[in-house]
Amino acid sequence: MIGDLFAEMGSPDAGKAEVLAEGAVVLRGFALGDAPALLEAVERIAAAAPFRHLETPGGFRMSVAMTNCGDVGWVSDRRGYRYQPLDPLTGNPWPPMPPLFLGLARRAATAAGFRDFHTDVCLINRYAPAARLTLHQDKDEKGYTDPIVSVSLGLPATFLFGGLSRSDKTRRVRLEHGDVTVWGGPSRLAFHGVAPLGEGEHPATGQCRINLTFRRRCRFISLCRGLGPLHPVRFRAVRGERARSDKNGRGFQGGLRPPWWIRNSTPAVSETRFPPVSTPGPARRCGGGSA
Ligand code: MD3
Ligand code: FE
Repeated sequence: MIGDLFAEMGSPDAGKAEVLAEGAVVLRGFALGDAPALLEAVERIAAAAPFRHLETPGGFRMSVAMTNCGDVGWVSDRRGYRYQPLDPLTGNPWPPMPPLFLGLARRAATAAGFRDFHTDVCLINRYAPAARLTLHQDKDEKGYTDPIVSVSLGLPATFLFGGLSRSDKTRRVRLEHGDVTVWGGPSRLAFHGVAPLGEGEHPATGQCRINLTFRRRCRFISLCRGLGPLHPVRFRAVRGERARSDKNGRGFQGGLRPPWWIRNSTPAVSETRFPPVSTPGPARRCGGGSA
């Protein structure tokens, strides 16, 4: 019966956990049951903080459209990449993280062997056909002891998973609607990207793919929550941490190995099946913000 449901949704391996590398786990179909509510929440978020194509520091327009929710949001412009508490498009704080997001991210991290995951920012990526993400590392967070949890919704994508140097060989991994990936331990700083999205139509999203990445940006929860986005203490805390990471405010540069305390935090994951959850929902379209 459960097999039938998954077969219908197009992810033959749903319910399986696949270990790609130390600390890198794909939970097939883990978010299938939550997908309709997740997409509804994305629409609500995009109504307040529209999807937009950010400019890279080099002056290129990103093909992926982005928005955020949580205490801060990831942005890019001519001045660089960073997290900031206000949406530069609206001047408002980013919409709050829905409780559903927090719960899903934590359950997924736990299923992958990372206990007590706390996330304070969710970057939401929207891919139309041909949109892609070139090989990169996620290094704008503060410290890399926390994993990143990612949820794929809508059209399938080919994810590229490399090593700790840009030139390392990449593996291609198909990510489908409802798949959740967890990237921690030694895989936290791996180079990765997304191949140009293929054409298609998905019942849940229409002609696009939505990806949620849950990250931890602030190290000290008390300084990052509940003080309001403009509280001076909060700014000082954020700046202070930046100053401590390195000159560029980015942490580990250029494919260095992660420190020992990350290398030692290997999650215990087997090929176990996790209990899948229910019900496909109503069809939705890509929307909100610029095409
Ligand atoms: C592997 N997003 O937003 S999610 C990103 O599908 C990003 O939109 C992709 O890369 C997407 O930065 C990939 C999977 C992912 C996220 C973070 C990682 C894989 C990762 C960090 C380290 C290693
Ligand atoms: Fe990334």
